[in-house]
Amino acid sequence: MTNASDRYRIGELLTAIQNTDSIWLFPHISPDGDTIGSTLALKMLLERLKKPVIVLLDDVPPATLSFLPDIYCVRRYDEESTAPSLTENTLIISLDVSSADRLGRAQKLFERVQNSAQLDHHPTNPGFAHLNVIDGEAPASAILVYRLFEAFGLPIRREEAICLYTGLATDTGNFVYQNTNAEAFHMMEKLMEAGLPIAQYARRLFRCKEKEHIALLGKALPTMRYLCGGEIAGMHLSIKAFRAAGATAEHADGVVDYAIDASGVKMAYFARETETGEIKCSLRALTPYRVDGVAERFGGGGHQLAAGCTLPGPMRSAVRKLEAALQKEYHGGAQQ
Ligand SMILES: [Mn+2]
Repeated sequence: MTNASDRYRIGELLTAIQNTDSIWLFPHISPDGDTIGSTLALKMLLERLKKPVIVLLDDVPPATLSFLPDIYCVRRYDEESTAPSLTENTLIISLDVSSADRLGRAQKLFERVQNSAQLDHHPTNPGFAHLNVIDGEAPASAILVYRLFEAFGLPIRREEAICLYTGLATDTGNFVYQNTNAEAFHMMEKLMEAGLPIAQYARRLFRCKEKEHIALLGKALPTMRYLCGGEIAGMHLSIKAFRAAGATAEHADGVVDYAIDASGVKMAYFARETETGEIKCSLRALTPYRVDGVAERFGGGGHQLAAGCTLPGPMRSAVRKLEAALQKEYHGGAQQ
């Protein structure tokens, strides 16, 4: 059985860090700004404590985070080449990893070793490490790393501030999501005092778009369709459109926002054809509407307000099925 204190053992983590002579840090696969920002900030903290530390990931950081200080320190995890350097005293720590399978191939390492810890803020985290520091109320894992700086009495420096800001700003949607709280702004006060160049980094994180993304958007917007009196909106893109824009799947991130952000829209989708001819769909909703059930009906999943699923092609039939399911959910939701 676990209780709240078993899930938040920050005092024991401080001791474990002090007592170890080598630390390996693990962000999650399909990495985002919070997992990478938190990991790099913790790496910097540990270096100030003179602890040998490496960062390992069974994936590669997205190009959009290449501006982060020390991003080049993130090494590709590879069992054969890293395992020999693991000692009995090595402490392994995951950051922002909501479940062990989000470690990729490093999951096996966490199952095997005795000294594992984690910092995370997902309420659904099962507590897979030996030493868990999980706060489901925290808006980002970066906040937990910030609490470690406070606990060690280390004033935050500029590079650390950039990493912590990236984590917090990413997970709060630039301080507009529901999870944005007072502690987020307490931490921001410290980051600003540390010399965080906020305008420069806010621009990189939230305003700069790749030209391929703009080109895709130009092809997606003319496909916008409204249903149910303008309360459902959707867009789609064929693989041909991706090729013409010179774009890949990662350039499509954020396209769905233009559908859900249209005034009056309550539910939205963006459907894109993949190289293999399947149709990947991103779904969004505004409270009290929800799209998780629609995603699940097609074998996908996600959250109430943001979910995804994959349908067989061609596009025309996939869109027809998806729109029918969204309309059904819309009418069901309206009755409540
Ligand atoms: Mn996070």
